[in-house]
Formats: sequence, structure tokens, C-alpha cells
Amino acid sequence: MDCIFCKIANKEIEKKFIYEDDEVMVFPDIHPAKPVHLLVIPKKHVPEFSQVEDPVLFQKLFVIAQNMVKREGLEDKGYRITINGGGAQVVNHLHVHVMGPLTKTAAL
Ligand code: DGP
Repeated sequence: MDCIFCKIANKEIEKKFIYEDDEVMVFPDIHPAKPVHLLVIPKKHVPEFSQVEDPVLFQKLFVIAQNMVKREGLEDKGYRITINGGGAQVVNHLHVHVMGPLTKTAAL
């Protein structure tokens, strides 16, 4: 399968991870929209949000996203957690964007 995030998960493409375990990897977005812009990604190929069948995966992704918010010191600096789907996504492999700092105005 020609999936960039699968290739990164399989180590076919070298990537420095900020966090990694058996199921999830985190690395900076190649086109950061904010000073902190991380991608929290399941290693298993799940095409998109609407196709997640395992609620434990949701739990895991969000716990790790929360850890990243804390790790980056964004708790009181403004942050956004985003999942694009339904064709709005560029990469067809589920991923959670963690972005910040940002202001209330920018979040509108
Ligand atoms: P989305 O629109 O939600 O599918 O965003 C996909 C993001 O993935 C986009 O912000 C750019 C990022 N991205 C795509 N390919 C790579 C890559 O090879 N390395 C990294 N670090 N980020 C990538």
C-alpha cells in the first residue's frame, strides 16, 4: 500500500519520533501551521476517523495527544486538536493534529 504514514511506521522512511510505542507514533508535521504542530498517528493503517472500529484506539490516541499538550507546555497557551476526514484530509491514514500556541481569535 502506498501510504506515507505506513512507510514511516514500518521504518521504510526514516523519521525521528517524539514518542513511539507498539501502536502509536508521534512526530512533527512537515508543514507546521503553528510553532508546535505534532501528528499523533496509529501505526496500524486506519484510513480515517469514521472507520475506527476499536474504541481503545481512540482512547490511546487522545491520552497521547493530551500528553503531548503537557509535554509542549501548551496547557495554558492555547492549543487545538484536529482530525481531518471525509475527504478534507490530505493523508488517508488517521492522524490527530496537536497545534499551538494559539489565541482565541485564531481558533475561530
Ligand atoms: P491532513 O490534511 O489532516 O491529512 O494533514 C496531513 C499532514 O501530514 C499535513 O499537515 C502534512 C503532514 N505530512 C504529510 N506527509 C508528511 C511526512 O512525510 N512527514 C511529516 N512529518 N509530515 C507529513
